[in-house]
Amino acid sequence: MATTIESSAVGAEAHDTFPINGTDYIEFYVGNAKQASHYYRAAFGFNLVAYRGPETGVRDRASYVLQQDKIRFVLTTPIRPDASDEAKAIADHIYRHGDGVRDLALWVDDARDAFEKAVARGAIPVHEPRVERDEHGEVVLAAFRTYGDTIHSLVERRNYTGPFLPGFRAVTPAYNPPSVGLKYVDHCVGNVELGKMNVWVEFYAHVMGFRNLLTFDDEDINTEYSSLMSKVMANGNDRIKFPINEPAKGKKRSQIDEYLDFYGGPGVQHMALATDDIVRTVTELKARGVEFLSTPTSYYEQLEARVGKIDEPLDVLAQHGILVDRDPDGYLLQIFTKPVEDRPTVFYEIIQRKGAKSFGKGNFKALFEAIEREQELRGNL
Ligand code: TYF
Ligand code: FE
Repeated sequence: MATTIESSAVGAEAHDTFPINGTDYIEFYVGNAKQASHYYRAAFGFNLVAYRGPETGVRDRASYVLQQDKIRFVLTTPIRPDASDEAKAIADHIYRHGDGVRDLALWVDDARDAFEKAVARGAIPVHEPRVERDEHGEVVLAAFRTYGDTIHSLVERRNYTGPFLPGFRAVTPAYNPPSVGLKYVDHCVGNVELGKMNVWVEFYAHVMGFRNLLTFDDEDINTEYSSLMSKVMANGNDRIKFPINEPAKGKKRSQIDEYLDFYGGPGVQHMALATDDIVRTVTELKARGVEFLSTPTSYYEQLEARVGKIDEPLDVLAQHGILVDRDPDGYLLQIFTKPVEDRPTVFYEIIQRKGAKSFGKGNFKALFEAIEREQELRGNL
């Protein structure tokens, strides 16, 4: 068995349980949101646009909202973990997982309807739909659980014109470096335990009505040492793409096992952020100190034979270590950062799609060998 491309949903559901317009925001729980917000501005080119904390009447935590084109990150930290159950839960999340993704929030038309349908199909509620309003209008928010301690908030933005959500105050700091050209969230990948990939594939198929876009088994993804399996689940308009990975047996320890050990269970492994000029974006990110996995020069000797003619000069791609893959719809360029924290957990992919709808299967060997070189340096292979 190798890659399979599925055209229909798993099981009977062939369309979305509820419409989703895109990723609304990604919320991280972090140990120090003030410093993390500086990192995402300085290194990744986000702007700080909104804030909620003691100065706005929330006593126990602080949240910074960062934006770059359509991408919105929220960084939340507890400032008095004993002051409330919410703050304590955030502190516990950080204790268990380190800095990590808590919420992959989905922008929906009708949060009540979406929540009701998801829960009727087996989603576990985090909180019931609630209306929140301020002088900028109103929103409806609800949330249910996904893998590990990760949740999906449902965000219905009726007529809302504020900088983020009710309760957040617009901020215009003096320090807001220029964008690096990141445009939107292309996909968000979850790592789950051995034997659990299909459980979460079924969850997205049955609860959300997603379809299985692609499947990679352990023969597609098997370097000398580690192995994994992956299935990509997507909603009807393809704005939401959630690959789910599980470890597979290899000669040594899978990169997915390393993640699960250091994250303390399942969670978000990488987020792919799209650009329409990957050379410019990667040049900027590197100049600002973002570290990427390296690609051996031999990769570029075989590149043209594998993918044919492309617009970008190969020597420039080689200089940056940018990977290329082709599928029936076109080609894509991608590159992966090293983990962005001390734990070998969360990292980013920078991706530019030139027609291609796939995920870079032709790069798996080079990519996973690069990941394993890092795993080896950490003593975790
Ligand atoms: O999202 C993807 O499928 C690609 C490839 O641990 C990938 O970015 C798959 C698994 C993984 C790292 C990257
Ligand atoms: Fe990816």
